[in-house]
Amino acid sequence: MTEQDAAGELEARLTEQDSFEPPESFVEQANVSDPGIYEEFEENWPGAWERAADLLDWESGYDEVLDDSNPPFYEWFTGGELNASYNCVDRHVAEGRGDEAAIEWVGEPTEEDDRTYTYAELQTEVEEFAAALRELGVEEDDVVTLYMPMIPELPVAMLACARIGAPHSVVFAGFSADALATRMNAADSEHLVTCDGYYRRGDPLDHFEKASEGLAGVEHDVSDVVVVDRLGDDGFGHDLADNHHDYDDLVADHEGASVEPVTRDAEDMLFLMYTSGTTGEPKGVKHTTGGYLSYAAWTSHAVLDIKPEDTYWCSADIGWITGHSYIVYGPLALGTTTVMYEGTPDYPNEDRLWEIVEEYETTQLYTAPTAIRAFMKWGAEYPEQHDLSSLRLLGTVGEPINPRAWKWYYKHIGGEDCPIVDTWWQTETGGMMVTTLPGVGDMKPGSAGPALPGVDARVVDTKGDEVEPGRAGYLTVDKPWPGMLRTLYNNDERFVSEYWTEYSDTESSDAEDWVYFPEDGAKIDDDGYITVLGRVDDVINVSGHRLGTMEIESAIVGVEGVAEAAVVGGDHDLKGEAVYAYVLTEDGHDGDEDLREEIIEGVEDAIGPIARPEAVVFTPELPKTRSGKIMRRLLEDIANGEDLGDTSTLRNPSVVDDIQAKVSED
Ligand code: 6R9
Repeated sequence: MTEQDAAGELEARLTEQDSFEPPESFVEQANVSDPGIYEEFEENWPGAWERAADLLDWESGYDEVLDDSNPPFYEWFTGGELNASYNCVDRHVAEGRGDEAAIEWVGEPTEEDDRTYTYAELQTEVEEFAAALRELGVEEDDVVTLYMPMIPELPVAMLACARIGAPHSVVFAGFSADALATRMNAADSEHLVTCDGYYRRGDPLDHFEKASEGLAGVEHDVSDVVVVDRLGDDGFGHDLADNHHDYDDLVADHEGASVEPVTRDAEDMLFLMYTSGTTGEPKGVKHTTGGYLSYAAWTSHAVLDIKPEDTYWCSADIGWITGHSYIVYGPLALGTTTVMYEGTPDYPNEDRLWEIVEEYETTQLYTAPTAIRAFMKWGAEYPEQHDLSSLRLLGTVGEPINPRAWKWYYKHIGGEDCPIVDTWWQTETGGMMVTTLPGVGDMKPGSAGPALPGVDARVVDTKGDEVEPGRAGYLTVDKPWPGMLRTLYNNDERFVSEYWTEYSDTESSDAEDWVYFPEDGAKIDDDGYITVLGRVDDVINVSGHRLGTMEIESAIVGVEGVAEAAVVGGDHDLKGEAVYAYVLTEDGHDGDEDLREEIIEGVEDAIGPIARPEAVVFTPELPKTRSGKIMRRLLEDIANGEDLGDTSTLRNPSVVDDIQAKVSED
């Protein structure tokens, strides 16, 4: 057989294969390799969750693993006390590992020096900045907003907040000024840490201007703004106001400061993270110190197989939950080296990520299906230019991964030698929920896998009964877990109505009667492997980023000349889903190019470039049911060029032809 034939045969086998065993070499060294772990959690539930808590150092032990006396307001590790900054930093220094790298930071410009923070250096800077925050008047339980891109001062600021018991609220740097203002207002946050700018594809971006614009929209007094000088000579020369402080000056003023980590209750808030939901108002998801941190550490250990000597890389942005749990808290709690990269995967070339993997001898890579689809499109020649043999495990998160992309990742990045974990979870769950354990279970491309040990995920019908294998249904989680959100900030009522009404008996005080509903559709196979199909609410998933259609619609309706708008997700080869906006103008005529531009700008201003509509379709009417509800399903089908089926329930069936004609014109 020629070499080419052999390669062809290999390719064919890979295409057909629908189940993959974890490589033996991986299993032999895996943190978790005993299949008995599922049974252990089942038989000793919730007690087995002590395994997670045991990964942390507690100042005082907890009295109870789970207090479920007031569902759905569950409490975990009650009575326990700890500090997250101590657990992620100090204890590793105390163990004599101060000289080992905690963060390897890679800036976007290739000519710039990378920055390494050892655990000892990280501790010094965290203490100095914590001292500065205190001097600025930040008190325990004050919410500090961090509007920062992927620069090392972001994790430093998070850990400094955690050290003094001030919850942080990180706002993704790509979000707009309006989005910053909305989040600061909602959290009543009086403190902001931001920066002058950062690099994107070779150009310095002015971030400070956006932050300032956002501050103008904050309804209460903001007592202080800390500005990191990221750009140096490339900066925009902004003048700082009286209540603005330069980060480096502050840290220098507190050189050598020592700040004792404050004792936090397990249930005390560690941070807030705003995420999109069904209504226009973002939801302030509250995570706690004990439960969240245990869960982030446990899943990093069991699923990402992180060991202290690893150089682990998650290429997400810290502005999303994935970066919180799996760039900062999980990896640092385990004392490993976590890589942070400022730029995009295709700058200056499409091999940038592989260059970084090779240079740092990265042992794990955790990324999103959207990125993998882009790598596929660019071609295997880019990873082939580099030695990726240091990789031991690959992961994906954020959206469903199609089997073709999974296999490409497996072959071209993992060299058929690394298990892939396809991890389903959400901002609200704090950490991974459904995925294979890489040292235990077989992998099935396209299916995330079984629920993690101790996680009671099911696929049910509208009545809450489990569906037959292979049938589509709704994903539910029937038991609480340590990393779960505790409530929506200042809004217990919305917490219950958003997540706990569909399948719960809300009158009951018995935890058994309460079921968490994540708003995802799913199916399950005979082996209990779950395939997540996507959101069933008005949330669309663009490149793994969660966007609320209502938020986008309200931005569009805010543009002068627009009467009504409906936004749906249409299929997109690279992004998974893309934003389709159907717009009615006030005078009923089609809008011109200027209006189209204003609509696009309106969305970018209100949310950010990630929400930019792929298509704006002017239509004389929106398809509505007789009761006046917009038929979104129909608009989605139109966007996807699908057969529309029965449209007779519409009040205005003829509008469908008009819209279809418009879409195919575009
Ligand atoms: C971690 C994160 C959550 C939504 C979630 C679901 C989708 C995430 C997935 C996945 C299929 C996976 N999602 N992981 N869908 N397979 N492995 O992404 O949090 O930004 O809150 O988004 O993302 O629809 O409900 P978040």
